[in-house]
This record gives sequence, structure tokens and C-alpha cells, in this order.
Amino acid sequence: MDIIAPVITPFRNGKIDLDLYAEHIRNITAKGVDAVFVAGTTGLGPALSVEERKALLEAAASVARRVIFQIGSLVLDDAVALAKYAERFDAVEAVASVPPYYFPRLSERQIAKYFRDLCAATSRPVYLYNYPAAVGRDVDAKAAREIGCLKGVKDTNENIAHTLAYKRLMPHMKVYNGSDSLVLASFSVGLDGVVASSANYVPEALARLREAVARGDVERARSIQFAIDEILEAARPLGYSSAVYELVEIFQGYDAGEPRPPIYPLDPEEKAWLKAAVAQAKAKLAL
Ligand code: ELE
Repeated sequence: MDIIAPVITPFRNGKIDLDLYAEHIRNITAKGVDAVFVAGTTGLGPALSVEERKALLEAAASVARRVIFQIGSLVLDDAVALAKYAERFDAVEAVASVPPYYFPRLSERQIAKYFRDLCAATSRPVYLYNYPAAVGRDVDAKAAREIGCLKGVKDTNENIAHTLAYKRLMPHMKVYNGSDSLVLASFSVGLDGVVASSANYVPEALARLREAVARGDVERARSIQFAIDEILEAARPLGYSSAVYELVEIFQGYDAGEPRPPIYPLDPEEKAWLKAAVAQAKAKLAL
């Protein structure tokens, strides 16, 4: 069961700090992260240019052994170009894509065609990144099976049964859940792993949670999950996409750069509040 980190994209003065990005990946992979998810939601993928996403991939592939590259775009040509670019790197085990978003009037046939076009463009496995809350549409297990060429799915969904259905209908598919609150559940029901934003700031806790599940210590696993839940509860009202950068600093002890507006960084009062709000969880995790 894999721990996959959807890696933050660190900005400094409006530009991506690629050295910091690589250093951050080096740190979290040393602490139990098995693979990295590049340009996902936590990585602000939809807010990055094609060139920026290529640069991130290059940096990630230089330090991580296993990379999944999120290529989703509202411009098919861009997604195809990213899929083709990914073929240069041995570390890329799959490309993943959100379904075309924003436009609610696309048909199921059109969504399926988008994924089939991606499959045709690359020899690498293509994964679905299903995130109905963000995308506005749900490509569920039945729809994914209909597409026919998908080799994996990351389902960001708080309904574990929804995620399990992919495994039921397509047993050979890699199936990951993307909700930080379902790490314990995902490991317990034997999914292929999790894509958890918390892997950016508490990778060692996720590794311990996985160990606890493996040895049947449900109580220990649950206490780690609950500490993560406390962190999420504190961070979400501040704007979680921004708070993640601060959580890296609080838990890992280094400056992780800033997000890109309109995903504005937290202001100093919010940072101080967050630090105090997660102090108990930090103590519980003994980090
Ligand atoms: C999750 C997001 C969303 C992780 C990615 C991920 O960032 O690409 O539960 O909606 O806050 O999809 O972190 O998480 P929620 O895979």
C-alpha cells in the first residue's frame, strides 16, 4: 500500500523555487513517501502553465524514484503535450488527469473521448483523477470502466464505498483514495494506497499509521488518523491550499515557500493561530 504525496509547488517572488521543490521531495521520500503526485490539487496544477508543469516534472524525476504526473487541462493539446513530455522520464509510472472541468454541458461521451485521446497519446498508464467536489462531475466506477483504457484512479471522495467500487469493477486497476481523513480506512480495506496532502507535512506519521494497520494495531492507527483530522479541522477554515505550506514549516521545520495568488498565503496572524491550533496534534504525533 503506497503513500503518495501530492507535492506542494513552492513559489518565491512569483516564481517556482525548483531547488526547494526537489529538496522537499527528498525530505518526504526519505521519511516514508513512496511516490509523488506532481501538479495535483495541492500542487496547484490547474493554476500552472504547461512550461511550469514540465519544469516541476523534471525536478521531481531527478529526485524521486516514482512519479505520477497530473496533466489535466481544458486545452486537449496541452494535456497531450504533457503526456508526451512525460515519456522522457523513467521515473514516471503513470500520467493522471482530472476530467475536463468548469464546463457542465459536456456529455459522457465527450468525457470518455478526452481520456481515450490521452491513452492514445502516450505509452504510459493513464489514471483518472476523480475529484467531483472540485471538477463538478463524478466519473464513477461504471463510467471509468466504460472508458476502457484507464489503468488507475485516484478518487478524492469521502465515501470509501465510492472508491472501493473501482476495485470491484476493475480488480486490476490501481485504486487510491485522495482524502486525508480516509487514510486509515483506505489502508484497512486494502486499497493500493493513498494520495494524501498530509504526506507533505507528516510523512513519518502516515508511515507509522500504515505500519500500525499492518500489524493489526487499530487503536494506534486510529489515534494517528485522529491527530491528522484535528490538523485538517484547524487548517481548513484558513484556506487549506495555503495552510499546507505553513504546516510543512510547523511540522518539518523549513520554509516551504508560498502559494500563488489568488491562492493567497496566510497572513501573520493566521500563521500564528494555526501553529497554536495544531500544537496538541503535534505533541500527540510526537513530531
Ligand atoms: C487531494 C486534495 C483534496 C489530494 C491532490 C490530492 O492534491 O492532488 O479532501 O478535498 O481537502 O485530492 O488534497 O483534498 P480534500 O491528491
